[in-house]
Amino acid sequence: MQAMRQAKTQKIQAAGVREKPLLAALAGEQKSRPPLWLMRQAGRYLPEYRALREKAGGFLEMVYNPDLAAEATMQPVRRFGMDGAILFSDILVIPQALGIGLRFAEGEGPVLEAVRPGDPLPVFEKQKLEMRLAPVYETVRRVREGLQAESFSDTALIGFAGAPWTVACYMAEGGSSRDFAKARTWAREDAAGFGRLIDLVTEATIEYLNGQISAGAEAIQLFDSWAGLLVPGGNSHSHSETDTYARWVIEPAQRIISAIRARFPDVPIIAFPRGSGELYAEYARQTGADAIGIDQDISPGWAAENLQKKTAVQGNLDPQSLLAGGAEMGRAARAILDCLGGGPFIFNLGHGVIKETPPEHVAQLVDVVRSWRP
Ligand code: 1CP
Repeated sequence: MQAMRQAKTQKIQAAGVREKPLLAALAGEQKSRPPLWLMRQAGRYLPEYRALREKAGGFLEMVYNPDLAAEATMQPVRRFGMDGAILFSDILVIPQALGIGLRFAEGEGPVLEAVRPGDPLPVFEKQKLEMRLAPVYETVRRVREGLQAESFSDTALIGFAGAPWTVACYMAEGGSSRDFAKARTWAREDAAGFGRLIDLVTEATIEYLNGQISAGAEAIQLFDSWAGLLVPGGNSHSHSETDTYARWVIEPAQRIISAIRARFPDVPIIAFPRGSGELYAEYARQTGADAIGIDQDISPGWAAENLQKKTAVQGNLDPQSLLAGGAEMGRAARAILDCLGGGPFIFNLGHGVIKETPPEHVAQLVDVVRSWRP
């Protein structure tokens, strides 16, 4: 508790010299306009990304090539002047660094060697992990240099990892799924065994984030894309269901956040437990993340009332609205800004950019956010 308070104080002191709008918002200060970046701002909706990926041959070839990965990170920054540059990598490099086979099949997403209940888990070997992730750290260094060299001195470099629950979902399933039934069944029927998988991923994730920060990441985002699968439906929450969310979503995030804070008290952490509904408030309270990323199902008014008084908020335009563009998108973006723009607030989507989105719509959105005034 004391360490946490001390960390907050240091952050506030450091905030006075924070020039980058994204870092200022994360420290609880709001400049005249909210900073902006978009989840999946690098990717297939950009023609320059498609060209780069063709050159690389495959997605993972790009991730492990620091020149190409740094280039992909810079593309949306150059085109739109984003306030955040998100490292070009993937949440699934962690299972791969632990020795689990991974490939991206054209048109069907990730394919992993599935881990089943009772299987021996990979052993955590720090040196092996560091060796396998070294190219990603090199990308971080190059992006920091690139931002400086190309005079994007206001843009902050965001590192990231998947949260253990979401990464374990892919590991148990062996790929993507609509409902990740295998992970949910495993967690329910063998909580001790599933807990060992979560612990392993948690430990590797802490190493990975420490490595990114040491290489120059200025903020971190933790993606728990499938947190919503553990949110009890309806209004008859049994105790055990609420406990499941606490155990697999909140606790690993607490451990990661406190480990990062202990080593890097000035590096802010954005947590995105997508689909958490009203449990967002509990998540924010218990993890103490510097900012909470909200998905499009959360009303900005609810977030202003229940989250923003204690923490910065990031979100939450519907990616479908960005896909559609036009006057309706402008209205939707301004409605979010009117509610949350007083700060501390970071404009973003409620989830990633959809690959059919015309880049012109992103340019339009950037104009809407930049020209908004409280
Ligand atoms: O070019 C291609 O074919 C690859 C498409 C792609 C891209 C551009 C994948 C495959 N990953 C990425 C990059 C990526 N992934 C970034 C950095 C770029 C940026 O944000 O601008 C980040 C932060 C991620 C994170 C990620 N990967 C998440 C969490 C965020 C989210 O979208 O919920 C998840 C779940 C993944 C897994 C993943 N990576 C790629 C695919 C197709 C998937 C599966 C998604 C699914 O299950 O629906």
